[in-house]
Amino acid sequence: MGYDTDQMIRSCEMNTPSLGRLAAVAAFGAGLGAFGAASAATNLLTNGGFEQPPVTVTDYSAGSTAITGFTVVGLPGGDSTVSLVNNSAFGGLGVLSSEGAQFVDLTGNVGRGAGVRSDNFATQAGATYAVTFDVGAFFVGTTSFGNATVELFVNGVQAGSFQNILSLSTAGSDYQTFSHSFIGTGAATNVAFYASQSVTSSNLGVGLDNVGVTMTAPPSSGVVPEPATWAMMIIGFGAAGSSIRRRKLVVA
Ligand SMILES: [Ca+2]
Ligand SMILES: [Ca+2]
Repeated sequence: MGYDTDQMIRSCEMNTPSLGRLAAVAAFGAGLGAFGAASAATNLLTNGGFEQPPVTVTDYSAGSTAITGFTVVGLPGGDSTVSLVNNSAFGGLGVLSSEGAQFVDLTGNVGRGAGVRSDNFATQAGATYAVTFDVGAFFVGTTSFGNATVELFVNGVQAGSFQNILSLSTAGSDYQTFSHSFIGTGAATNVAFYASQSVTSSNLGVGLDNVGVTMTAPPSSGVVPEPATWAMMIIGFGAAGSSIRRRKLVVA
């Protein structure tokens, strides 16, 4: 995040939340986590919440694989440094993750065009997948950092541009969840998220957190039931038939 360090430290000192409030938030989060684990579809991404490695705030440049499950990348002609940010760094100024304790600021220190690309994950050609992610726009202390736009790429091809209009006028983090559906084209897929190079997107803070990819539908054609499935279906049809015959006998 790009701002004056001394001012940040002073503001942090003034605005540090009480420990009691933090504990309440943590307990609430833990409850949600347990619920989510029981009901959520399998996330094909590793570390989509950017909780690893634990940091306070650390910058990583293009080519770095220090963020578990991701490689830092940059669009041609753009910035190529991102920041991994913990709530402990600028939380007192309102800069927080949407999930867990950490998020990625795609603008790094200052700039547009840097991003993170996921490691390849296993996919099936023809299956449908949903990628979901939270885009953060920030009002930091007394300063608006403006709107935040993320460019999504699937296997290196641009798949969409997603803008979160900053809706805050006081210190805080405004996250908007976006979802994009795509069809698998092969056995391996990656997704990448960049700070937009559009001047309508902030060059000071574009948050990314809570990234997930799930399969939402299997391949739509060429699906043949397994032999065991056929056997179950035949047994089922037979049972239905004998049941119908029995009812007819009773009626007669
Ligand atoms: Ca997170
Ligand atoms: Ca918004």
